[in-house]
Amino acid sequence: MRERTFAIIKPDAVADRKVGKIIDALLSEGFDIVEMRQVVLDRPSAERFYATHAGKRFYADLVDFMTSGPIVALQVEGEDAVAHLRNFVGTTNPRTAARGTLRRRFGTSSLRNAIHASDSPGNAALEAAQFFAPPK
Ligand code: FUP
Repeated sequence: MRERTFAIIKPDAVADRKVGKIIDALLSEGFDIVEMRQVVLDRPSAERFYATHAGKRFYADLVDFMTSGPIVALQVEGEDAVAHLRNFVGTTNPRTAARGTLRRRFGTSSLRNAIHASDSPGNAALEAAQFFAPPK
């Protein structure tokens, strides 16, 4: 089933000038980029985006990191795009992520792991609404 998901290229990868390589990897994997926007998150936006993690030990570092520089928000489409992109992104810790995954290739720690991908179609729609107008 063709579906849409949402991703963020995080500040580490943008600062390391990896945006082009990550976009190329997504396109080579068969995903279509349907919207893309580079922004700097303010603290309230980052806190809202990761509200489910409020109170966790890494939350303050996560908000600091996500507001530390530009990010690139992406709307991505493809066959089973939510699950496919989660698999292609890899597990949270890049060091133990499977070979070939984006986090293994471009991430450096569980915090600085290069890319976010939504974990369900519902969350994809909610997260995308923070950055993009709703689909017509
Ligand atoms: P993921 O679904 O892999 O993006 O991971 P989570 O939703 O569990 O975590 C979201 C973000 O919180 C991670 F991408 C980075 C940060 N985090 C940490 O910094 N340390 C951890 O141990 C877990 C998550």
